[in-house]
Amino acid sequence: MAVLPIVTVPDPLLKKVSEPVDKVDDKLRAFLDDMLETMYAAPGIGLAAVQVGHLKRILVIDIAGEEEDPNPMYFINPEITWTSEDLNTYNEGCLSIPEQYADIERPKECKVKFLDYDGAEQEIHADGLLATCIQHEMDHLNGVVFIDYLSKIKRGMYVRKVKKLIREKD
Ligand code: GNR
Ligand code: NI
Repeated sequence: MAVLPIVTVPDPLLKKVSEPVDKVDDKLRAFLDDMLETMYAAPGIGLAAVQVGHLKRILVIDIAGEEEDPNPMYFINPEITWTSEDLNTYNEGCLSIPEQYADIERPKECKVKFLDYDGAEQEIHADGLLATCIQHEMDHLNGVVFIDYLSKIKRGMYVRKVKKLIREKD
């Protein structure tokens, strides 16, 4: 198991569309374990493979609170099959845009079809924070980050703040 470095804006990798996975095998499962460890270490509630430099359609999510038992979820080749007309606003953050937050409106509920850790096909109906997180992560697979929904001016401000943060960290 390993904690992997996280890619941050404005890295051009974050704008790329990720490729489907063709086989759920032990090698892929070892990568899923590393993604989960990286997400917990950050800490975050979701992580897309592109955020650790792999352009593959893979997500890990765990929205369990600190007091709850861990509840890791693995999504391979996820597809959103339905979204509600009702919308919901969450103050979103992103490990690739560290320490920056913005209110983002998205469908309140969604259904998502995917392969699980064992390569079995699943479909779930998500609501609340899980639905928001799934949609945020799906965006990563399509080269989109939450600041892309903001004005060009605000997006520029966020990117500048992240660059400064990273400069000061080194
Ligand atoms: O840790 C995260 N928190 C979060 C909060 C609100 C909406 C989405 C998220 S996902 C984010 C981790 C991340 O960057 N995933 O891509
Ligand atoms: Ni993110």
